[in-house]
Amino acid sequence: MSSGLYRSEKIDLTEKLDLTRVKPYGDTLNDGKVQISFTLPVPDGDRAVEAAKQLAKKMGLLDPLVAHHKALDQEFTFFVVYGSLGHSVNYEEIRVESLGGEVMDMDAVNEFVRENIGRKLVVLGASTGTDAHTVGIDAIMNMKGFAGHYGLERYEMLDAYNMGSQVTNEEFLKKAVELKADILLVSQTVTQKNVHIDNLVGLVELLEAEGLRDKVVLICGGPRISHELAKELGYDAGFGPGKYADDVASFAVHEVIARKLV
Ligand code: B12
Repeated sequence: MSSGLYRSEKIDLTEKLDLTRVKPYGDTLNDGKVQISFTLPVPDGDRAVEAAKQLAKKMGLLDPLVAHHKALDQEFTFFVVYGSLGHSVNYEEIRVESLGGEVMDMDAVNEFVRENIGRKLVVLGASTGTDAHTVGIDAIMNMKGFAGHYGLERYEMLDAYNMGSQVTNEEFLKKAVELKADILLVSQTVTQKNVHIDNLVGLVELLEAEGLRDKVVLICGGPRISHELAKELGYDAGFGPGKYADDVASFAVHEVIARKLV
């Protein structure tokens, strides 16, 4: 019998995980199955579907299937495409700059500061430049917290100030000096035309010009910020999605001690 069902039952279950050739996992090991979505600036229709399929092939998808297409208006169409990825990566060779270290909860951070520093640390945060997004910095700082993690404003041994959004680097620096801030937190959400890079680098340059860069713990965060990028731009650490106040506080208080800032 050679029905489609019979063929799919003959999947090679003896296939072993080879970390030098890692591929996405769909139904079976190494099937490479992925789902992607994108919008094309063309009207919906057969030609649009073919265009989406050809693009998927150029992205390295084998046997792409346009599972969903919908006109967004008369000129734009949204697609969901399934397919198998032909490429793999060598996981054994991958090295990343990442933050290790123990993550302490709020009480442990307070205790750590009380014992090792003996005074409250001043934390200043903002979403800087033209960026109007506040939810990220609020998630880290707000008293009520986010996703079950209390924000830094609730930490007894931290004096936390949140300036909100659209704060210029100059205003941020001025406030940092006025408050004698120990820890600076910068949020960047918009990354169009690399505005976040210019803005983040601009702050480092200002701090350096004022002779303050070495006197503070400088941290940035946002949906497209990685620790690696942050280090590259002259920050001490960077935090992206899935990171909370306790991750940031744990890093910052250890960094204050390690760099003998107090
Ligand atoms: C809500 C929202 C808005 C709201 C913001 C309201 C507010 N008060 O913040 C409004 C409607 C105002 C808005 C406006 C715009 N938005 Co908007 N917005 C969003 C949306 C839907 C959610 C963002 C959010 O709140 N996420 C939730 C938070 C909790 O997640 P987070 O920011 O990643 O934060 C976490 C981590 O990253 C980290 N973190 C974040 N900051 C920091 C800082 C530090 C120091 C640390 C340690 C950690 C940290 O911790 C957080 C918790 O884990 C996203 C799309 C999406 N679904 O993500 C688009 C999105 C971010 N917006 C986008 C855009 C383009 C805009 C506009 C430019 C649109 C326009 N053309 O006008 C304007 C911005 C104008 C401006 N001058 O900035 C784009 C950004 C694209 C890009 N990469 O550049 C997105 C991705 C939508 C999209 N797909 O196009 N937006």
